[in-house]
Amino acid sequence: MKMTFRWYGEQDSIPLRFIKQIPNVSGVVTAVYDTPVGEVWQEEKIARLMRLCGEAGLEAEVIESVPVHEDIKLGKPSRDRLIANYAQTIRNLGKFGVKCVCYNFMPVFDWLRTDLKTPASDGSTSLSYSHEALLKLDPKNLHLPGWDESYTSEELNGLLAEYKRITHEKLFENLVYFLNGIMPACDEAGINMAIHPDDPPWDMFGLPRIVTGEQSYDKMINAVPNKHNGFTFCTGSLGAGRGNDLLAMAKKYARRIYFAHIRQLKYCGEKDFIEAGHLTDAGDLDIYAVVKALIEGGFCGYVRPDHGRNIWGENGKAGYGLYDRALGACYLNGLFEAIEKTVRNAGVEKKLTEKTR
Ligand code: DNO
Repeated sequence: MKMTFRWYGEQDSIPLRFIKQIPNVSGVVTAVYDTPVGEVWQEEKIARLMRLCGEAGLEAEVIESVPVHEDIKLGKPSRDRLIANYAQTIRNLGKFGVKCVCYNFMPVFDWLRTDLKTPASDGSTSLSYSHEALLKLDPKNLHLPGWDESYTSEELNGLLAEYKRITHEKLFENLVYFLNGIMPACDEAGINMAIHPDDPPWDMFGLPRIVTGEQSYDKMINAVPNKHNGFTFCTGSLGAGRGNDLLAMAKKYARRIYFAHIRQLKYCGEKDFIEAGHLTDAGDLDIYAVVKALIEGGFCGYVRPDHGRNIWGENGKAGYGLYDRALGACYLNGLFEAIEKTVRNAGVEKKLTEKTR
């Protein structure tokens, strides 16, 4: 695995040299943030990003995200032009050594939380989700600092109305159409697409969500078997769905998981949760067992610690402060090292026993 850390480009308050100081972090996960969704990422912009990372001694092999234009999700006639643009962005990224592109197919909204500063008894704060609070929210008045994009209220109204005719099946067809359109560019550029699960993994404001669990993974692979069609395995997003068996998914799809977002959460209701520190003991997901399942399944992709709490007085970008994510990286480094060595030694021992028989 390669340990990475998300960096929000030059406007991120965390300098690359701080990221470089986190043990074992070989690269950042970043993006070109000032190109409107749907337009081609120009080579000069990618080159600048790569130069900044390179100068800091960090790789930039993973992009999170190249956002997908809503017209593609809606299957509008303009989608062919937009898909061609997306494919060109992939080719351009390939020229600069990018190996993996994370994206999502959530209509209109990206990840959703209802509180960004839920206090814990130790004085830290974290993100949380309450379904009851969500139901009271007006989708036309939502802003989350972590989102890659936001809309004007007229655009939002228009989009919400257009999605009324989009069923889950139609949205899935549009995803397959999109993937088939970009796979040739991925083959050419050697780039793996890694879809991020819907967060949380259920419909929002009457909008369909289709990347919610194992069945979605099965459907996607059956529809587009190309090796470049794969997953971002986000433990927090998938784990919010109580019915998801993370260990089974990790094991089954380990070789198709090109990128893993690993974080912890604590359930506080059927659909409600609070994000927690990364340790297994800090929440309800067995992070140790997830890492073990990934390794045993043959995972060799990129990893990043996911949302952190605000600790030590930091007032970081929601979920993306420095300190707790750095602690998360260190914890995950320890898990990976220990489990990889155990699995490797077990393999060697097995071979030796076979030989001496
Ligand atoms: C939230 C992130 C998501 C993710 C996108 C990928 O913290 O995991 O915003 O970057 O959904 O496209």
